[in-house]
Amino acid sequence: MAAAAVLAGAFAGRLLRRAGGSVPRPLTRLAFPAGPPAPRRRMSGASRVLVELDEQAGVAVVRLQQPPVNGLSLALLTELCLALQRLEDRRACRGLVLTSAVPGIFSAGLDITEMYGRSEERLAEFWRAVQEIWILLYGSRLATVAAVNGSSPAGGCLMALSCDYRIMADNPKYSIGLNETRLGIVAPFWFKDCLLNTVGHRAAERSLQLGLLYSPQEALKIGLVDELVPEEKILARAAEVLAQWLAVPDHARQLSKSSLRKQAVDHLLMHREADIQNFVRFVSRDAIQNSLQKYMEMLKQRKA
Ligand code: CO8
Repeated sequence: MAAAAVLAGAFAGRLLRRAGGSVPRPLTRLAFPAGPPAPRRRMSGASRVLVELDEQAGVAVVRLQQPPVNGLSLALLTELCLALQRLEDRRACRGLVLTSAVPGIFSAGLDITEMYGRSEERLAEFWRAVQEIWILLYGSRLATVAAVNGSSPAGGCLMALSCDYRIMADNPKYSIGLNETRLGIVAPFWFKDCLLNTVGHRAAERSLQLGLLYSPQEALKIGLVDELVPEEKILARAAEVLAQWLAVPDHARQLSKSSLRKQAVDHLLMHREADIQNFVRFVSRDAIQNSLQKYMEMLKQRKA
């Protein structure tokens, strides 16, 4: 127990050093106080990731904006990494809401075109960026809420799972889940760990093997999301939820988070290079290239 506490402390310490400071003092007031709206500063006007920081509340809203479906391309991942790292390093920021600026889509997951017809070097660079996003989000010192305002398959679901809390728009047209097996590919161990830590072993078994995509109601039932709200209320609700999380002293919340998540993050950190090699080897196989190409064709034909 003591060793675990030391480890958890070291992990949080690493996060905090990365954030460039010591343990932040707990705030005694809630974020999102009543009264006139706090000044908001647009930190990044980059085309793919919009970041708006409310310095008074200590909360940032990060919006993905890569139409048509927020496919996680290397370019989007790189911008998102930069944005998350900046927020992590910014002492005034204590929490974030991750959401989408593309109507009806949270994120379609990894941009499949990044996975076929690419050189091994490019595949490796892409996968390292996917790992980096997960390490940053899952291990973040910030309180994080995913406002899932649209469909969220595969890598999109992973991003939501990496947050501390998930609110989904209650629209039966939307779906969420790790559907990798449907594409003939396999969710890596850290996707699996992240799902397992959220929904438990039995639900993860069915979910991963069958590549299930859940409606919002089904996702709520298995604990894949924490609550459903009407779509137009999702950001307001995310703000309320963050205020609850930020009412807890930061250092205590962060140490508790790291004690629960450190093992999974360390697991990837320890096997990071092997995981990249596995991905490159697996995805480069002819059979997998064919599956991905067929899947893309199927997506395009659905429209016709
Ligand atoms: N990557 C690239 N392009 C995509 C993707 C994607 N993930 N998803 C959709 N698109 C394209 C479509 O082909 C279409 O292109 P075009 O306009 O040229 O025909 C365009 O985006 C719009 O798509 P839709 O018409 O399908 O848009 P809808 O609003 O009707 O539906 C959905 C949106 C629900 C997101 C739907 O597009 C969909 O289901 N997409 C596929 C999602 C998916 O299966 N993603 C899995 C990606 S793999 C992943 O994230 C984890 C991989 C782990 C790797 C492990 C290896 C070892």
